Amino acid sequence: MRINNARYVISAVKKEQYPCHHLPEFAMVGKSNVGKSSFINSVTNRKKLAYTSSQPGKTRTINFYSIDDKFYLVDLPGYGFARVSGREKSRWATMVNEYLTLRDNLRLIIHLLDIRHPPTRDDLTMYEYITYYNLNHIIVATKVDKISRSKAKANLDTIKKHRQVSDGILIIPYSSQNGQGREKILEIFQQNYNNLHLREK
Ligand SMILES: Nc1nc2c(ncn2[C@@H]2O[C@H](COP(=O)(O)OP(=O)(O)O)[C@@H](O)[C@H]2O)c(=O)[nH]1
Ligand SMILES: [Mg+2]
Repeated sequence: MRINNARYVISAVKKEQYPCHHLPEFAMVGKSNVGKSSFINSVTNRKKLAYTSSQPGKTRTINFYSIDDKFYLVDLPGYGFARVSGREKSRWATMVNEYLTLRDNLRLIIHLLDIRHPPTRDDLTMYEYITYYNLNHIIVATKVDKISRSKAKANLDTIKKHRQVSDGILIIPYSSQNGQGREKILEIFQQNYNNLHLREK
């Protein structure tokens, strides 16, 4: 798959604000600062499509991006930002839960984990949620350019163990900095796009 034209469509905090269309959506989840916005910029080859920041916890909306009018990438607000109130946390949970459980267009969840660290408690909670609702997902291990190859391999093994990824769930090491993993991601987008068409027939 090639991406020629990516555009920001809308930001939503509740389902009434989601865009109305019949295209598949691939949604990103992960902790604040894991690299969700950078991932969107890098796969679409656009430097500033999604807002990226070194200040975590800034994205508090669900952001929809249309890709070649074929599918949508959806940037969900990040979790695990320590300095937010209980109220803010429950607002986050309501928003993300509503999208993940009610959005019919959702075809694939891309769960981003920082390859440099073992999964956090919040990462594991999100994983349990994804498997509980039996949602189609892959894992993207971000910032692979920041560690050595041997450390990356060891940390991927740790992720596999934590997540009991014996059931063929894909884990893709990724770098928004140098594009490692990008081709694989585009392949997966293509597959999920094709699957949808098969289902419709
Ligand atoms: N070296 C490197 N830095 C990254 C990568 N992905 C994200 N970052 C940096 O990590 C910080 C947070 O990224 P961002 O995309 O805003 O995270 P988000 O909160 O999950 O949307 C920014 O300073 C990015 O430049 C990556 O693959 N490699
Ligand atoms: Mg972001």
